[in-house]
Amino acid sequence: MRTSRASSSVTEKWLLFTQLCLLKDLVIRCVRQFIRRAKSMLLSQNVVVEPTAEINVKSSSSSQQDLNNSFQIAQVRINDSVCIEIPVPEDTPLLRSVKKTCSVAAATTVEETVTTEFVPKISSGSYADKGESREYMEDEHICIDDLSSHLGSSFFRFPVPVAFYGVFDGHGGSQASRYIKENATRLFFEEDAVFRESHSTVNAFLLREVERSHRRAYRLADLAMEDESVVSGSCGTTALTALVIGRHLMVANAGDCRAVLCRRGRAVDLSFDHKSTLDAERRRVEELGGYFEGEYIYGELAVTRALGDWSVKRLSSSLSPLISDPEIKQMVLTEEDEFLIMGCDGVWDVMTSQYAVTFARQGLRRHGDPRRCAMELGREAFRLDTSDNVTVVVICFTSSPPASQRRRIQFCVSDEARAKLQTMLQG
Ligand SMILES: *[C@@H]1O[C@H](CO)[C@@H](O)[C@H](O)[C@H]1NC(C)=O
Ligand SMILES: *[C@@H]1O[C@H](CO)[C@@H](O)[C@H](O)[C@H]1NC(C)=O
Ligand SMILES: CC(=O)N[C@H]1CO[C@H](CO)[C@@H](O)[C@@H]1O
Repeated sequence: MRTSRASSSVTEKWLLFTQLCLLKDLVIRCVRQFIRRAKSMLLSQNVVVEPTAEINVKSSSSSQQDLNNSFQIAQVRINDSVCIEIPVPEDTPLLRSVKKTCSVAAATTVEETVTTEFVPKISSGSYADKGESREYMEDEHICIDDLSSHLGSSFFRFPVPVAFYGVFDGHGGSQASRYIKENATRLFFEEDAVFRESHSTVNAFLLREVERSHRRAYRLADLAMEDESVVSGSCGTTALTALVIGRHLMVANAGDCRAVLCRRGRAVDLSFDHKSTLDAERRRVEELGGYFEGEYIYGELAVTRALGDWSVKRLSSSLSPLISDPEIKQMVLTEEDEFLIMGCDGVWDVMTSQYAVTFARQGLRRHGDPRRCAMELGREAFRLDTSDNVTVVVICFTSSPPASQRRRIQFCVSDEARAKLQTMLQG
């Protein structure tokens, strides 16, 4: 008797419990659906600029000049068919006669991006670990927060602060990655006239020259490695570099390291992994007569761009499909751009760009220390069981920790949207 009553009360409790669980699920689902609907409604009230949108700033055309001498036109291109033109005051620095490309965050007003006077305050940290099971470290990296004091201000005379970072993931030994790390300042800065001359402003011409000089540095490093006495033919390295000139960021990449920008919490890839899985690279290789065995070019290498690896480059009698030319991306940093993560493939094998950005942002909000942040990211990669060596560089562009993300949505609500929301809540 007692037992049966006890068991029936247990059954009742169990039933009640499951009902409560179902109810909870239902409530959660309703709330989620509401949030989704509210979000899509709010977004439809605003111009949403795709992450790939470009801002082109052109000098005033003649008809505009007639209208008003002191205006030029900024053009926001979303894609071929959608294009908005807005006048920008002429005294906006850096925009004159420059064609600049930068990404715009979703739901950002255009003015905010165009007229900003943001100058980043740079700090950085790095972490490198070969992992437990591996014997040698083949990655190398370089972090120079202030190039002028590093190279000597009498030599290096840029009108704005310049910082330089690199991640070099070696394979077939560490000779190639060591070569480029040890010789980086010579290759990238000391030998090219553009960095020795004094400049009064950072303009489009100078930025183009810097880009040219970077391409040259990649080529020179690659050619130097052709000499077997410097770097063995079976050895090579990928190279990812980032140069911050005032508020200009230039990322160059050859290989499968990756640079990811955190824009108010959103991950923006600034480089592409040059591997067989990247359609454009696969096509490029095959057009030059190269082939893949599985994921490996000529069955030898997992990357389609690298410095060194001359034993592979010599396999083709004409132009080698394995190249050292970097892909280069230039942009203007704004207040929205919080930090940059540069990592070797050991990181990206086990986490997505967005995962890394969200993870790093949480850490930076807690302690604001890029060194600690890089270490935490590296350890997270090992926790997620990466089987490769891990190198992470974190570069912060502001001295204050990232702000809360919630503000974004509130920021976007137009009066109309608010009214709609209210009706929806009441009805
Ligand atoms: C460009 O974007 C608009 C709005 O997002 C879209 O309606 C249009 O189809 C797009 N056009 C192309 C060519 O992608
Ligand atoms: C740096 O470059 C010089 C000249 O090419 C070379 O002799 C030297 O070995 C390089 N350093 C390293 C660490 O490879
Ligand atoms: C010690 C170590 O982990 N070395 C590895 C680093 O990564 C390269 C490229 O994947 C491997 O070949 C090394 O064995």
